[in-house]
Amino acid sequence: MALLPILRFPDPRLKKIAAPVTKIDDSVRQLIADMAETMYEAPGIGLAATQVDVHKQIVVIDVSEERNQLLALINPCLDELQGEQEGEEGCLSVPGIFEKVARAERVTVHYRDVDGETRSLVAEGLLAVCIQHEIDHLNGKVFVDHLSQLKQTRIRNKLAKQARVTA
Ligand code: K1U
Ligand code: ZN
Repeated sequence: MALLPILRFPDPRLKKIAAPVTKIDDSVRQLIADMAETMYEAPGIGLAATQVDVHKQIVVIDVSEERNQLLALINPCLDELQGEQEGEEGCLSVPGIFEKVARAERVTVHYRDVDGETRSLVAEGLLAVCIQHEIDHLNGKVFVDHLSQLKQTRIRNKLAKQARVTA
C-alpha cells in the first residue's frame, strides 16, 4: 500500500470532473486500498480520488469511531435528497479551515462496490454529509464553493499566508 499526496485548494486540478469507472479490476482495488490508507493516516473521514489527482468516480469513507467500517463507493450517484442539516465541514484539501455548510439530512445513493456489485445505501447525519462532500469533489466542487464570496476570499488569503510561512 502507499500514501498518496493530497492536492491543496486552490489547485485547479480539484476542479476536474471525474470519469465513471468502466472496469473494476485490481488496479481500481489497489487505488482504493491506497486511498483508504491515505484517509486513515491524514486523518480524515472521507477522501475522493480527485483529491489524489486521479479523476475517476471513486470515494472512500469511514465515519465510525473505531475506524473499522470502510465504505468504498465506485460511480456513486445520488438518487434522493431529503431534509436539511447544517454542520461544520473540513476538507483534507483545505487544511485548518472549518465552516458551516447546508446539506441534505438524508440521502439515498447507489454505487458499485469493489466486486462490481450494484448497491444502494440510505444515509443520515454525518455519513450523509460526507457522501455529499465527496461526490462534490468528483464533480470538481470543494466545500468552500458553498460559502459566500467574502468567506471564499478570506480563506484564499489565509491559505496563501500559511503557504508563505511554510515555504
Ligand atoms: O473529503 C475530505 O477532504 C475529507 C473530509 C471529509 C468531511 C469532513 C467533515 C464533513 C464532511 C466531510 C475530512 O475528513 S476533514 C477531517 C475531519 O473532518 C475529521 C478527521 C478526523 C476525525 C474526525 C473528523
Ligand atoms: Zn474534501
